Amino acid sequence: MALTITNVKVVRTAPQGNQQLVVVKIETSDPGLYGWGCATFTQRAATVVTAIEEFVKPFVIGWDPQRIEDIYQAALTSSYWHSGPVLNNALSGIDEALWDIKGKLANMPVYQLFGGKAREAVDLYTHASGETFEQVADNIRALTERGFRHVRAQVAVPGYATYGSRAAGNARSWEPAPYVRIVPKLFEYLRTHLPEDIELLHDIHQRIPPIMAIGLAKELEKYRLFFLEDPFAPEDNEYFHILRSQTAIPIAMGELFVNPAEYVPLVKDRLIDFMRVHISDIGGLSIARKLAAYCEFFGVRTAWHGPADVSPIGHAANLHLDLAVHNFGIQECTIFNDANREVFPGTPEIRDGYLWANDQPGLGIDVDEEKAKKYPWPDQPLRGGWAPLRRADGTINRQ
Ligand code: GCO
Ligand code: MG
Repeated sequence: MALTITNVKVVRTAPQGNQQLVVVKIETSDPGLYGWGCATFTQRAATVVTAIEEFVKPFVIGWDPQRIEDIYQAALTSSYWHSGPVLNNALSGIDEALWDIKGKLANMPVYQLFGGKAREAVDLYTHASGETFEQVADNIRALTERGFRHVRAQVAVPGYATYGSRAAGNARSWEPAPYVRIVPKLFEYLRTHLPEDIELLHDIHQRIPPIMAIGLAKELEKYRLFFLEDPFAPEDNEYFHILRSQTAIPIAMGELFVNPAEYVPLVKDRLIDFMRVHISDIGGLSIARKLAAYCEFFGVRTAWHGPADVSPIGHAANLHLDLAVHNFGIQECTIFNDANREVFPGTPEIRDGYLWANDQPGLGIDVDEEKAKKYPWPDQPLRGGWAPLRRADGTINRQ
């Protein structure tokens, strides 16, 4: 009998506390055969659930789950207007679940389907922050003692709400100038006080005027960062030409991208060094695999987005691609808590600063649906959306 998709189930859970995870299960006409995919977009989580339940689910039921590319293209083009983080996450839930199923059918881990291991494990970076330079340095030392070789460093800006490190007092106001003044001092301190072989990273988080980001990038060049992340918002992509002509600091960009029109030109023109899209936000593993291959021809390495608002299934998807592509660069990691591991058996393991895959077929990760219910989404007034961030004069700022 032909194999078909019989059901699509959406699981909402929040084992990490405030992160509203959305994961998708595809069930098939073979009773034991199912797959899981990540569809997590925390600030609009319930909207993704609607997109899946109302549109994607009725669309894919009855299809042959083996036809991953065909289903992807058909579901993508089933709305004349497509792309965007909501629809892409809905597609990703399906696409990653189909790769999981494909692996189970082949009795192989997904990295085998992608060509097999190109490395044994995946080198990670994690985050250190603090209210003072000393605190940041201490936190970096503690992480290196746990085996991490790459650490992203962010420091609080006194009196302001700074991404990555909140100052005491819970400020909600943000000004770019004090941030841009403090960051080079942080790296001067870190390079003076830490061993030189620690790889340091920093995330601007697209919150400052483009010309200030260029100035900051130039100032930071001498501190030998592994990369500087998101200097601009995607809308300001053209500024990369100006940045690139002025500094050789390695640039990572991409967690906000949702459409090939945003990332294809940056690679072709060799304007970035690390492609760090959020895989579920561009549509899942199928498109990410193509993107990785395209980047390889231009000397651009991968650095997929890996924060806590990617589910453990999304982290497993990152890992399988990381293991198989030649141009792997680095992987951002989340140190998952016990509740996450309880809900998601098979969550990839971190050892010695590397992420390790198990050798189970598919993505090697499952969901305990009963345990998932123990961690419902929190009751938040903005349902995961962010409250406004304002400049001192009241102007809204990106965050
Ligand atoms: C990172 C990111 C995240 C984002 C978050 C938004 O580099 O890991 O910038 O921390 O801020 O994913 O929801
Ligand atoms: Mg970032």
